[in-house]
Amino acid sequence: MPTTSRLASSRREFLRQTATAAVAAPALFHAVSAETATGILSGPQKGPVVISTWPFGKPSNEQTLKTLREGGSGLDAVEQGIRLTESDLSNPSVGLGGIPNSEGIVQLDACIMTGPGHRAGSVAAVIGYQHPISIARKVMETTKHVMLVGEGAMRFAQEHGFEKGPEVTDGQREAWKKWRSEQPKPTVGGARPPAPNHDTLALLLLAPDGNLYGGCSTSGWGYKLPGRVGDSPIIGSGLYVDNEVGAAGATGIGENVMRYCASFLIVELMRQGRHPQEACIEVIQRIARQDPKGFDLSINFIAIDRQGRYGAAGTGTGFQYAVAASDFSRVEQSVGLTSAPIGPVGGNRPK
Ligand code: SD4
Repeated sequence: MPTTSRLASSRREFLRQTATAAVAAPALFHAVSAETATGILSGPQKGPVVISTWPFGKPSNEQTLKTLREGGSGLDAVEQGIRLTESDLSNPSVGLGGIPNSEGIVQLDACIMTGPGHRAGSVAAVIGYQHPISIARKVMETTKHVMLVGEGAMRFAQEHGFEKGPEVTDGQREAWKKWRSEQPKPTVGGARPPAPNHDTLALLLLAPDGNLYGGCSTSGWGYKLPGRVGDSPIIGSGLYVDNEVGAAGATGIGENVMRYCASFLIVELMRQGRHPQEACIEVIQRIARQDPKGFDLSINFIAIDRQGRYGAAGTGTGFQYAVAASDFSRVEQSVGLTSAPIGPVGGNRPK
């Protein structure tokens, strides 16, 4: 089937499913109506195109493009873009400025993936290192493994001389002390009710040569249990890149993403002909259909395909993402599948 008619037929199918979902779930926000969904589908763009989660992704996107302009590879560009946000200690959800775990220590998760060669590297529960994205890249490039966690990841980072930093910033330590003083006594295993906001930088790049790259970095769920790992460093959950098709990334409550291998699923739907935005919407609908929590999941996705078409969707309103190409750099508002507000600065509220 020619590409255009395949697209038209996949769109018809998407609209049919959307209409069915709207009948079955009248609470669905208008943003998934056929009219709105088709009205905002992006067209093809020549690379480079970079898309990332949240408004704080915008400077990272710009750094990614700058790195390319200066002759860096696609992988360098993704790494440098993400390092910029990791370096910002005022960011409470990426890098060492992040909200700590329930014991007051920041534990970082990150991964990186290349379309060419289908390679990936990942680290989780890393304490005291400024750039988990670079450690993840090193795992990919110098070991036979994909993922290192905790003690082993930190030993690896030390051996390779990665930059160290504080276990928690002064500001986050004070906020944690206050949070802890308000919590009931910990139960066995130190469990306390997890608290506030958390967001992640997932960044996807279609390079000028047509190859795809992606990375993801986060301090994870604020006041999480020590050792908790979210979706972000898990290949196929918080990030997936397939050079034949496209790439996808996630932000939100990782527990609601990793049980569904959501980024992998988005890429597979794009493989079947969905526009990236249709794929993001359809995956959220599918998860909500199966999940006991329905749409009450606080999950958001971004995606890009090989043609440079991109899109995003979230369970609630207010998810913003950043997009940049050679002639623009902006923040866009994603489709929200319910009218539930997501809060300022992303602000997912763990339940
Ligand atoms: C996690 N998905 O650790 C990450 C955090 C996040 O918006 O993205 N929050 O679950």
